Amino acid sequence: MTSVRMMCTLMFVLAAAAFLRSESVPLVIAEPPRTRSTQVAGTNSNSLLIEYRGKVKITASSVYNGWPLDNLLDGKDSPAYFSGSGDSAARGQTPWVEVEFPEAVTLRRFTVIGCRDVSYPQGYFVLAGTLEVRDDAGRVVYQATLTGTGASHDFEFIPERALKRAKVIRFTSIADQGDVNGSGDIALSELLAE
Ligand SMILES: [Ca+2]
Repeated sequence: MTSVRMMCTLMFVLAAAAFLRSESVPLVIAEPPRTRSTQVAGTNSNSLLIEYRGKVKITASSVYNGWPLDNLLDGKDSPAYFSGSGDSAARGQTPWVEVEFPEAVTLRRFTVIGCRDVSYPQGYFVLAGTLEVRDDAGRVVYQATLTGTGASHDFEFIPERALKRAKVIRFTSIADQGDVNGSGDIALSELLAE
């Protein structure tokens, strides 16, 4: 009699375990998928700058000799791009970098990675910046100002709606550490566009 009860208990436990296992599958599937509109973390895929590699024009208010603009589009944190001596908001200038696509593109996200240069990691950060996007008719279709976040003062510009005819994207430093370093310049590590 005891062994029958034990068998029954065992069968009940196994059945319950099987039920729970079978239940766990639809529970996972039923979890709502994460949508783009709720994305907070995650990285910029950089799909646009990958697609248009070698076809975008990149310019800036100035360049420090030996720390070229190509460093902003090379997929590496270091070496960074540095502006010319004295070209910083802290020194009364309006330093900017600009990416121009050869045609109108749909822009969903633009990321500015702050200075992660291994040789000069401190004292060159942009602290606040403005992103201005123009369309293929030269009209300003987006403008936003953000404060850099994280240890390297990164900027994530995510328009509420995708910008369907973006062509020229300019990032301007409005507050920086140009008064912290001896050269009076600023540095950025990478630009990403999706
Ligand atoms: Ca880079």
